[in-house]
Amino acid sequence: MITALAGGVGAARLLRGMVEVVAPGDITAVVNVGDDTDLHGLHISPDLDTVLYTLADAINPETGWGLAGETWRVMESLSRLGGVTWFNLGDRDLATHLYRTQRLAEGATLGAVTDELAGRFGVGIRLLPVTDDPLRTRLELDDGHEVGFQEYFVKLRHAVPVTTVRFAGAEDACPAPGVLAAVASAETVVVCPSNPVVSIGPVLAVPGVADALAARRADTVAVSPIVAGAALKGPADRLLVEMGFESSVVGVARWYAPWVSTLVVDEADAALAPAVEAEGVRCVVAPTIMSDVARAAALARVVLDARG
Ligand code: FO1
Repeated sequence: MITALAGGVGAARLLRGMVEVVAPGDITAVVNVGDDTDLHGLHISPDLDTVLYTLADAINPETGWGLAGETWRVMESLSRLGGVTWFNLGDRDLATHLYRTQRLAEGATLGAVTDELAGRFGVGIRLLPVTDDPLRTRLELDDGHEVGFQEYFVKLRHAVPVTTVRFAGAEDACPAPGVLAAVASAETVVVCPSNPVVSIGPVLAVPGVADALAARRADTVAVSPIVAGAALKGPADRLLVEMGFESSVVGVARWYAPWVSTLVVDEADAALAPAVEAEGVRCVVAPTIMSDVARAAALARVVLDARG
């Protein structure tokens, strides 16, 4: 059994590779919900949907989110009405949000709805939200006002300095059913190449999860989302620096050291392997750029062989 902590695009790609190497039924993904947002009266769970769509081979390959072959008639009509259109919701993607919102209104938990959606999309791995409770990543900008994750990431294009990140609701949140058991019983725990601050951070912030991970440190392997000092996509590099860590595989090792015993870094960072190991984290060097499923599968093999 493999348990993977997952955020959005990078995690989805690694998981898509992993199902080529491990039976999907042997994989549990514990997915970040701090990116979730309420818009147009809909509950939208971007990281859950990105993992779901990617594993269903239905992801929009250009953007890494939303559905392939999407149409945008609703957004075009909404724009003519002067509605909120900075967060692009395709016509088919909207069905997912309508379904999820309706089921939540009927009293289903986020985990139950995720299970139903995974079944409908034919996704064989077990997808778990880290919590069924409200959890929202909030970022305080250096002009003093605080925004939600999607406002930061999409509306502001994350082109603004951040002073603090907090996970609203974390202190009252409980791990979703199955999460702690999945961490405790896994042969290997994988921290996917997601943003350490705003994708893996919220997962660790749910009470009980960080301790459960620390107890499995010897069997936990992370893949660095930073390659040659930069994030492949998104603001992971800047956020690490803004949180006082260096934007490098050494900064990632330092961030993850309490929970992770092995860090897989790209060949571009081979020279930094000794500095990673100086953080008390074993370093494995391998190609980590997942430009297609075959490369993602190769990386998944490295991760699963990397356990100390
Ligand atoms: N990311 C964008 O940069 N622009 C968008 O308009 C956008 C819409 C969107 C709709 C549904 C969804 O599931 C994800 C969406 N994303 C969009 C990605 C989203 O911001 C994710 O949170 C990021 O990929 C980070 O995980």
